[in-house]
Amino acid sequence: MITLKDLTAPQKVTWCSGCGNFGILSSLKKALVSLEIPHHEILLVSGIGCSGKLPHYINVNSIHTLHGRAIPVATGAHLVNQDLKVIVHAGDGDMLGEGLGHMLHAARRNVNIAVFVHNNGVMGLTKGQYSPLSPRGYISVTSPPPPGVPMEPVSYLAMAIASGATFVARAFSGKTKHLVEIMSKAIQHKGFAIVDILQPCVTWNRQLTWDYYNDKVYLIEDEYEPSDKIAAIEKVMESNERIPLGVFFQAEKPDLASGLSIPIDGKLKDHQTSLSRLQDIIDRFVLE
Ligand SMILES: Cc1ncc(C[n+]2csc(CCOP(=O)(O)OP(=O)(O)O)c2C)c(N)n1
Ligand code: SF4
Ligand SMILES: [Mg+2]
Repeated sequence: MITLKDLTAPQKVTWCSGCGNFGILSSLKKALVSLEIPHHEILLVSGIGCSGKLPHYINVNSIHTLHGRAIPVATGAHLVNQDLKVIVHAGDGDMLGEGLGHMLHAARRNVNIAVFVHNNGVMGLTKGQYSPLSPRGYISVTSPPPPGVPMEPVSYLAMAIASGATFVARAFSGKTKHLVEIMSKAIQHKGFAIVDILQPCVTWNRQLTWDYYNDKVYLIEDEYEPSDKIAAIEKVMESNERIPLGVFFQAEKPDLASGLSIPIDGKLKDHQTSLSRLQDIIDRFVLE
């Protein structure tokens, strides 16, 4: 079984000092160790952004793919080898700008992957443009005053619940014990799991700071029951005065792989590919 030492990667970490991504990285490592998943059964898939660099800093199999396209890559990897625990790391710009359509369809399909959204409310890597999660009025290079960002952020957890996601949660990179718990549950969940991880960007986002979150976050009450879709949507859309952390919604439902009619019994990757059959197929599409 893996240890924290096995997960240590040689690459120099280039995140800014004080960035919330550090708490996400250390929590992911702890979650993977505590779940005792064999090393070769873990696959991280990331998009482009400061968040997308996370797989460079942890020694596991990974694919650093295109901005907005981590979910299709993760879906393909999961379908060809269902022994893998496929985990996506993406920024709010990546997942909820160019990637939003993929996220909603993966939720609808209940693809058995865990998606961790690094929510810093800004496009960090590209130097501070506003993102789909920047608050109304947020001032940035692309949203100058007045009025700053002239619209509300995307209510993507509510959209994920409405679309069919079967595990929907929020955590904060400043509360790592809780974050490890939530990440572990998301990774273990069979179906589409998505976690909003509040992550201060100390370089560009001067509004959503460590103090801002420390002041507002609270753990969802013990008596909250995460099986009611409508109650879950109301909970995730609670006012910005207090920000709930925890599991909003959880359900059991057939995942994409178990509902497909093609025989992907286990591992499509082990099926023999006949090159001559492949050539026949290509030939059918070649125009004379
Ligand atoms: C297809 C494509 N579109 C746009 C970009 C430019 N780009 C790279 S990172 C990024 C924004 C990253 O913001 P976010 O996803 O929030 O990640 P963060 O850096 O904040 O972690 C953009 C727009 C790109 N590399 N590829
Ligand atoms: S720019 Fe922001 S998100 Fe990127 S590493 Fe620096 S603090 Fe973190
Ligand atoms: Mg971002």
